[in-house]
Amino acid sequence: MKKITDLRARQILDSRGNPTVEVDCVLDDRIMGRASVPSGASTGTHEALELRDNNPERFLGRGVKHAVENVNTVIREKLVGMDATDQFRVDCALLELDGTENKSRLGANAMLGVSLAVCRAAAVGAGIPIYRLLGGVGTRFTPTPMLNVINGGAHASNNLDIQEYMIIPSGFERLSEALRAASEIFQTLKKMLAKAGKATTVGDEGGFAPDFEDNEAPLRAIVEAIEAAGYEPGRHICLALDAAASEFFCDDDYLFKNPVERRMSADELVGVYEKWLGRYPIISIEDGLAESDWEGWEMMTRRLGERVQVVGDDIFVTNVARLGEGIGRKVANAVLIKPNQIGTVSETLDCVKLAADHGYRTVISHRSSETDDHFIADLAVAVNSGQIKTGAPCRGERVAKYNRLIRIEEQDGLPYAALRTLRR
Ligand code: 2PG
Ligand code: MG
Repeated sequence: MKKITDLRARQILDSRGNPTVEVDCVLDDRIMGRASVPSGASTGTHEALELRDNNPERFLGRGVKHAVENVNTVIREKLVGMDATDQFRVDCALLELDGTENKSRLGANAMLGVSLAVCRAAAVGAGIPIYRLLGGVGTRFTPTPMLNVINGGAHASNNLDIQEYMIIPSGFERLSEALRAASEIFQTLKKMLAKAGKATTVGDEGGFAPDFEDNEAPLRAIVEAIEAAGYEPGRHICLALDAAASEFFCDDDYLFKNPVERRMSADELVGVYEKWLGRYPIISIEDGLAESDWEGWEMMTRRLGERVQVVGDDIFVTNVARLGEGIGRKVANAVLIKPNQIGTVSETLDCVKLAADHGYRTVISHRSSETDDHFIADLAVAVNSGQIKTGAPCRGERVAKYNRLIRIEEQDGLPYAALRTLRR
């Protein structure tokens, strides 16, 4: 038993410069676990509620003072004295105290900050890393990263409708070698973009964010960079997309603005993906259609599901009820896992388990606003997800996660998941 003796929250800044919640969980032998909470830009409508103060005079309304107060008052009162090693009971206490469907009373940001901090304190108290605490002896490998090297959509101010163009260093034996290749490709891409007269400043997730001729051009640029860096597309490096299609869903149609406005049905948009699948080594497509377009998703899964990983993010929002519906309707074959979409560690683990029980793969994911907290790296290892998406190999809050994985590989000698979990 490791008793919680104190909880202290504060407002810190995230990678977009907005406030977010940080929580310290103190145990009776002066052990402490600290955690902070990320935040999305292309958020799903059905995510648990992120409590913002909406006071225009402070942080332009984005303050999280109320969420912080909730931790320092009601949550603290309820949790002090509880056993930090009993994550499930702690999370149940949070859920009971909140009592709402979408965590709107306490705020999912307050709840997740506490849930993560308690978990980290329990690990520190036990003298083991978080991935061992959560994964025990079942931990098998380090995950394959999906690195977002070109940013568009809500994560950049360029003209790309597609939000994320990612590389997957799949053909390697070790995670550190996979990250070396990713870094070399990223730096090569930078030189090539600069040579083509394009800006090499980066977007919210650390990928380059210049304008492109159309939404397909980044795929060509990435393949060229892979080859120029000395790797073989499709063998060493595969590609992935997150279209974040809810963001360009408009009156039951999908609206591309680049290069010219083009309205498409779900059928036509999936046709565009099929065309790209024929031309590039894409093995994963996330949020290819909008969160509300369930019929479209059924059709897309039928058409693409045998060829690629079809990942649901906004449509499932790490929520077992929504994932359950998706499983029943044969929608997608993988789920993106973001702890802050649901608000507690236990519910996150429940969603991973439901996915695994039904043969759906999982991708553990960051948010577009992050902190240097690297909890998700441990989570990906703990649950044997085999995949993690946490931005480009660039910007401190992104590399914090990759560097954590490098240390885990070194400490534990875990093998690299590579394509074991990816190829169908
Ligand atoms: C996504 C995420 C992370 P955001 O859509 O998958 O890449 O973006 O955090 O803005 O929702
Ligand atoms: Mg997404």
